[in-house]
Amino acid sequence: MAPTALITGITGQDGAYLAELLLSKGYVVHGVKRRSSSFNTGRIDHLYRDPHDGETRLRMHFGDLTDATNLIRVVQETQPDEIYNLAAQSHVQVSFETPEYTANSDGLGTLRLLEAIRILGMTDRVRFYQASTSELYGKVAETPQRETTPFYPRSPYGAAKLYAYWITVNYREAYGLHASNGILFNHESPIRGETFVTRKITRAVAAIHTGRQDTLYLGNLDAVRDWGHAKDYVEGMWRMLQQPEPDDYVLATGEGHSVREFVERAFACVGRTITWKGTGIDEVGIDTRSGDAIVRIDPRYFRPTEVELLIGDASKAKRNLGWSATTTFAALIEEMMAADIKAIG
Ligand code: NDP
Ligand code: GDR
Repeated sequence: MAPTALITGITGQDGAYLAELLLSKGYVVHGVKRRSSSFNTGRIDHLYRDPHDGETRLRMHFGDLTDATNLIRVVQETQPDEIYNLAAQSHVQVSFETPEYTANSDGLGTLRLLEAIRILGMTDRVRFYQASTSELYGKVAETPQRETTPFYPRSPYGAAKLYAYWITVNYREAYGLHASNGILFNHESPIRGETFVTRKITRAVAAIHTGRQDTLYLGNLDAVRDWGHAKDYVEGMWRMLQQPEPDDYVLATGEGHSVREFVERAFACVGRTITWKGTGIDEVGIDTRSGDAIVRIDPRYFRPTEVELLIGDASKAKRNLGWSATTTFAALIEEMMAADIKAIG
């Protein structure tokens, strides 16, 4: 019998890559999607086949992490061997504006799914993956951050994910559930959400390069992140659930780069060199060829509390899962730039 997986957040970046990976491994994949007033399945449409046209291994169910009865029904109907809880209000800045909703979907939503497993008496047969995050480290106690580094979240998102992390650990310890946290550092791709900084930059650079936009407005250029490729990271999620014992793992590249550096490299992909002038909110990025200020600071993008530096140590994942990131920073930006230039036509 083909193994069965249930993915919440299947319409997001990671959900799409994970669905593709699991289908390629012969899984039957069930995905939870939210009802929306316009189509929200663009990232997985290429994987989907209308059931009227024959047997399909990808099946979709309406649902929401804020709706416990719905989650119980979906878990009962799909009888999954593996559940990947990727659904979340995943934008850190947005979480400052919607803290209660973020806590509800990201924190309590995880509890609801775990409770669904318990209520249905499935703790012995289901394996559970929780999408935990490097945002848990927040104001970092050490660099690089590893599984033993203390947490100090700096946003409503981080705080909600902290609850989700610990409730996952608790269900593992209390009920023997095979439940693992992947503490994933930033991972990107050509299908990254358009308002995360990497994709915002690559789309804007493509638009500026083709004369459709004049200026890219950003917030904190000095923030350092450990950026990998989402395709690598979903492989790591799957490997966690194939282990005999559940555990918590950092997935990261081990390399840190600033937002400023990301901007420079993205422009370099289209043959432009940026020099920086001014300081603070008056800093501008000048295109050396034209002399135009094509990058400016908009303080609206500053966060009430910022996470300045995240760099991960994935040596435990390497040791136990045989996992390591395969895409370099340069290759990631080139791939994203190529896709956004192609998309703009
Ligand atoms: P996305 O924002 O691209 O996708 C989030 C998914 O969750 C979407 O499918 C979204 O649906 C769905 N969703 C949001 N709220 C709800 C809800 N209340 N009920 C059901 N579904 C909901 O995130 P990513 O794919 O980038 O990330 C996947 C997970 O991993 C998230 O939990 C994120 O917090 C976490 N994470 C991500 C990292 C990254 O760098 N990408 C790093 C570490 C952790 P819709 O399409 O309708 O909006
Ligand atoms: P992050 O990703 O907060 O790390 O969360 P994001 O790309 O939003 O920000 C990264 C850094 O860039 C700075 N920044 C800007 N960010 C955005 N979005 N827009 C801007 O204009 C801008 N200018 C500067 C930010 O201040 C920040 O320091 C992502 C999400 O995927 C989470 O769900 C996940 O848990 C973490 O990564 C790991």
